[in-house]
This record gives sequence, C-alpha cells and structure tokens, in this order.
Amino acid sequence: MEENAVKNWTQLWLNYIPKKEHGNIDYIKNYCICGFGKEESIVGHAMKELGSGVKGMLGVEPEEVEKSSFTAGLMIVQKLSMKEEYSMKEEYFMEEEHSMDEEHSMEERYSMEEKHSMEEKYSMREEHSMEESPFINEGEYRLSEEAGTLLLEASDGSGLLYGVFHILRLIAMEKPLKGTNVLCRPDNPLRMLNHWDNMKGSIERGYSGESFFFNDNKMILDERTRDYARLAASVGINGVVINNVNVNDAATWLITPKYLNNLKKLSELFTCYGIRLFLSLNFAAPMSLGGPDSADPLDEQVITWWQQKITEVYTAIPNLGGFLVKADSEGRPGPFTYGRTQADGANMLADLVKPYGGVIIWRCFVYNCTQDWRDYKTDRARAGYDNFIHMDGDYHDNVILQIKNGPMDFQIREPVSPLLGGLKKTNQMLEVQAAQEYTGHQIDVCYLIPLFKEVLDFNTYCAPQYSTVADVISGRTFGNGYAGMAAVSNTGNDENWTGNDLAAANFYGFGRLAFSTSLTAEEIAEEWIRMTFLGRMEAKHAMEEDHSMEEDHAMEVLDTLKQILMESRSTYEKYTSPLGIGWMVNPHIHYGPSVDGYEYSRWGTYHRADHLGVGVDRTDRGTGYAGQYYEPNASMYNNIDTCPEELLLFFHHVPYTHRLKNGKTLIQHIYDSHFEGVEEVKEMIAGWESLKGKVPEDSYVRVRERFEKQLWNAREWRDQVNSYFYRKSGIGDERGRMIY
Ligand code: GCV
Repeated sequence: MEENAVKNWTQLWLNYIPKKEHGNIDYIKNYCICGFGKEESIVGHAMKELGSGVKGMLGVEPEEVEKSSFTAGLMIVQKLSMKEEYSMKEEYFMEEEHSMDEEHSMEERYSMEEKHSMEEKYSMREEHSMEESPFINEGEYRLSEEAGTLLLEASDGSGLLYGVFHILRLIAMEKPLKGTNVLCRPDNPLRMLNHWDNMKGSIERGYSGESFFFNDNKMILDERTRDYARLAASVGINGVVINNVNVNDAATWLITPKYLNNLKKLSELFTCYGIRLFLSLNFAAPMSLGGPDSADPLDEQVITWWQQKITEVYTAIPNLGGFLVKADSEGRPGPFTYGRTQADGANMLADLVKPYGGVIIWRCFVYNCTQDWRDYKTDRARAGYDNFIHMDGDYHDNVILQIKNGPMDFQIREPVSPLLGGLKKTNQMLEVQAAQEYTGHQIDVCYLIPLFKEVLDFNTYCAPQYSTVADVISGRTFGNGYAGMAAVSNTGNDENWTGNDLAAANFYGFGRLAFSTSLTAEEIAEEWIRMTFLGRMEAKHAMEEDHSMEEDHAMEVLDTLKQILMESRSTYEKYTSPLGIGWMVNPHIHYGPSVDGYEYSRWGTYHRADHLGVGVDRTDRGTGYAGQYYEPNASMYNNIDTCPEELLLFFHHVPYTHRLKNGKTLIQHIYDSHFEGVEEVKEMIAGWESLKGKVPEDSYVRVRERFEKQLWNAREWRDQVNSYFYRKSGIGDERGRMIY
C-alpha cells in the first residue's frame, strides 16, 4: 500500500486501502470477458479500475483468462439490454407462475419481486411510444454469484463499468461477494453534474477552491481530471456540464477553434468513463463571436450562423452530449428580447443538434429579477410555471426543460416546483444544488440527500399512478426517453474536492440517488462513510505497526457520523430562516443572517414581517401560487389548517400568536427552534470530537475547524433572528432566555 493512501483525500471513496478479505479474493483472482470488444476504451478502463481497486484492497492483481480455461472467478458477459431480455423471458415467467407449487427453480435468477418491478416499469413505458434516446438502455447490469463464480452481465460498456464499481463498492464496504444477486438499471436516463466554473478559474457559488477545468482562460486536463471522471462514474454520473450557466467573456469562445481541440480530448477522456461532455451556451453567441447582430431565434441569418457553428463543434467533438442554456434569466440574453418564446429559442438549437444525437437542456429558472418590493401581486415563486406551462407540448423531442427543485432558489426548505409534473407533454429533468449556496457554504455540515429524497418522493398527482417527482423525471410517468436529474456540483480544486470533508457525502449521494432513486438517505450515508472512513485508521496503524489502538472503532465511527449527517439538514433549518420562508441571508454571499437583507431588494425574496405576523400569502387571497398545484395539493397548501407546518410561512402570512399543532405559538416556535439549532450544533461537535483518533487526524482537524465556524454562524443566526422577531412582535420568550 502506498504510504499516503490513508491520508490521501484526492481519491475520496475510491481510496482503495487494504480491507478484510471475507473470501472475496476467490471471486476476483481470475476474470474472463465474453462479448465485449476489448478495444472499447470504456472496457479497458473498467478493467484497469478493477485491477487497481482489487490490488489496493485485497492485495491481488486479477488475471484475465480465456473462457476455455475459466473455472472460477469473475465472468463478465455482454447481455442484451434487460428490457429485451425481459420480453424474451416473459413466457418463461408465465410458465413459472403456472407451476408455482413445483419447486421454485428460478435458476434464471430473477426474483419474483424483480420481475414484478420490471413488468411495472416496462409496461408503463410501452404504453407510450418511447422517444429515441441514446441514454435509454445504457448502464444496466446484473451481478450474481453462484458456485464460486461471480457473474457480471452488462448491457454495454457503461453497464460493465458500473458493475465493476459495484464489485469494488462491496469489497470497500467489507461485504462478502458470496450470495450477491442484484439487477441494476439506472432509474434516470440522464444523471448530470452542472459545474458553475468560470474560465478564469473562479467558481460561482463554489466553496472548495478554484476550478479544476479552467484556469486563466485555459483548459486544464491532468490526472485530477481523470480522478474526477472516475469518481463521477463510480456513482453513475453520465453527463457533465463543465462551464457556468452564466456564460460570460472567454466562455462564449468555448465553441470556437480556440478550445475545440482540448474539449475533444476532455470528451474522449469522459467517454472512457461513460460520461458525455456538455457545454453551457451563451444564447447571444452569434453577436459576441462576429456573427449577425442579433440572436433572434427565428431570424434566418441567426439560424444559419448557429447551424455552421454546431456543425463545426460536432465535427470536432462527435460525442458531445449537447448544450445547457440559461436564457432570459438574471440578465442573461434570451428569446424574450426578440419577442420570441422560450420554445422558439430551445427548438431552434434542438433542431440543429438533432442530427448529431445532441440535446438542448433549457433551464426554467426564468423570473423577473427587477421586482418592486411594494408590489404584493408579482410573485417570483409563480414565475417558472407561468413562463413555461402554456407552451407544454411545444418543445421538440430533444429539448429537456431543467427545473429547480423549488420555485424560488435552493433554499433549505421550499415546496416542490409545481412545474415538475405540471408539464405533461415536455421532457423534464430535476435540478438540485449540491453546492451549499444557501445551506452553509460547505462550512456548516448539511447532508442534502434527505432534502433531495423529499423532492423525489413528492406526489404531484399529475397522473393516476407513477406521479411522484421520481416517476416524472425518470420518464416513467409520461414515457420520455430524455429525462433525469442534475446537481450543481460542489467540487473544486481543494485536495479533498469539497472543502468540508463531510460535504463529499453530497457529491457521492447525488450520484447514487440519481442512479437509484429508491435508495434511502441513510443507506447512502452509510455507504459513503464505510467507503471513505472505515478501515483508514486500521490500515494506518498496521502500516506503522502501532498496536496500541487496535480495537475496531468502525461501528462507532459509522454510527456517530451517520447521526451527524442525518440530523444536519434539520439542524441547519432550525437555526436559519423559519418554516419555509427562506432567504434572510446576507445579500450576494448568501452565508450568515441578515433578516431584512433581501426584504427591500429587487429579487422577489420577501418575508413580509410586521409587528403582527410574518410570511407570504400565496393562497387564492394572495398571489395565487398555491393554485399552480394539482389537487389535492393545491387545496392542502391553500388552507392554513392543512398546509404542512414546515412550509407554513411560505404559503401564509401568519400572526405570531397563531398556535401550531403542538400547541406552541408561532413566535415561541421561532425562539425554541433557534435555541435548539445551536444546541444541536454543539452536540454534532461533541460527536465529532468523540471520533478523535478514530478518523485520520488531518480530516479530524479540518472538519473540527469548520464546526467552529458553524457554531459561530448558528449563534449569529439564532440571536439575529430571535432579536428581530422579539423587537417586531414585542412578545417575549416564555422561557426567559437571552434575546437581545
Ligand atoms: C449561476 C442563483 C445564484 C446564481 C446562479 C443562479 C442560477 O441566483 O445565486 O449564482 O447563477 O441561481 O441558478 O442560474
């Protein structure tokens, strides 16, 4: 083992340090590949990863053997896509069901549960004519063990790669390979990371150093780029947008010969790991790059300019996935300037990339950002829906509308955007933010997977069945081939990638969740902890021949860290803005409290607090936003008695004396939750401190330092929010605690 493997944080969960063997070596010493062309770069890279992972963790180098001499070990077989295979097996299942009382010899290894879930999935999809999508059958695999052989059947190169990472994950988690039997098919066709990296090297809303893609208007391609691709692929990411959606200055030039060669190299590297490269586009590029003096999407000259540009780009980078566009939003150019619709803009580009198999991902974050705070009718929350719903069905089939999880902007608590599932005839994908812009800047610990899960589980009621957000964005509900999830990435060039070591759980977790939306936040946390932390200290002690601390601390580290992660979102919510109202942050930087920071601004971000109450009336008596949901959600939100309390102030203007379901007044809830939040941060810190000596010291120190800042931040929030509402309402804390 390399001396620094224990300390090495550049490999995150792929750190491949020695693990307990659990009989796994026998399944991995030899391997044999059938059906896959070894010249395919993804296959070679998958096998290389297998080699280095197994060598690092189990100390053996897997050896390839011919099929004729294969007796036991890992057998890798290319299979038809599971969908086709499933229809071939339908007859078999029917016979099987008829002879249920006979010995249940499912030697084909499908469990009845798997069979039913496959039936459900495919029957839904087959009701609709599936759109042609290059993503639809990618990445399936099945891993099963029998009589000393581990069988990995995969639909294609990415399925093989994901299967290999699955094997490595089991070894890293110290799980025996014996008895493995899983069928894995990505729930979402597209699983993307969006980087908000600027070409100078800064990252918009980045909290972990500078960009590892760009510096000084040049592209960077080095070992770290490869490590990034490996990390992303290991959790199932298959698309990456490398540049900020705010495409300024040099970034507009990415689609010119100046950068195409390097982009091609990057796309080839990504392809080795099953990832497609995407770029963010400047909608006004024709004007900035010497083309026509207009960006009107219906102007023939503009269309011709784009046509030539796109041909040039795809000729250089044939495997480019497509483009992401932020238009008519926060000062970005877009079709509205020319009196055209969002669909006009998206469709024009989509038609041009279509011959190359490209897609246009069009963001729905379009709102009036020059609002007047005196205006109580205009509601930023309404904007996404209002701007996009009336053109449902007008978008061409290779356009995907990318919708932020909430109607505002990645607050710690927001309702789910009504546009998700509101659109029924348009490809759509969900955008979440792993970068902790409003959730603690990767200083405060905030494990976001529980939040993402809530969004996925939300029932939109857009269809009689398969109506959760997870259903809609996977394409299951309406039969879309282009669908999926994207996260604004939280990575940078800090050695540990994410600033706070614990924020890497959001990077890991997003990918795993986008691949398998049914995983729980807790399962994901456990995987990440096991792969990242467990075994490091044992390996360190073994290396140093230090036998003074030989007890196995694994369970303690696992339980403590899991508790910290699982409670962190609720803790953050408690000490920041109350009951879904959001904002109250320091303007521009979005860290730390400033209750009125955005109250009189142009951004549409108001809490409307006065001496009697707080909250925005979004009911039918107010802005009418609640009415954008399907029933029964619309009525539920509209009524103060049925509105979920965690969203009370998002939907209602509520008197401080209003009694919550637990009997507390609103004002008392605000005080209590803020005091509790700070106490919970202290408990998290105590938990982390109990791990001293059980997690690597460098990591211990880094995280401890951030906790210090988090505690300061939480106190500041508590005291500013409590004092603010005490001063507004004149109502004291029932428990007489210190409020300023
Ligand atoms: C990339 C918010 C952020 C901006 C971001 C924007 C977006 O407004 O503060 O930094 O810009 O969202 O998602 O486009």
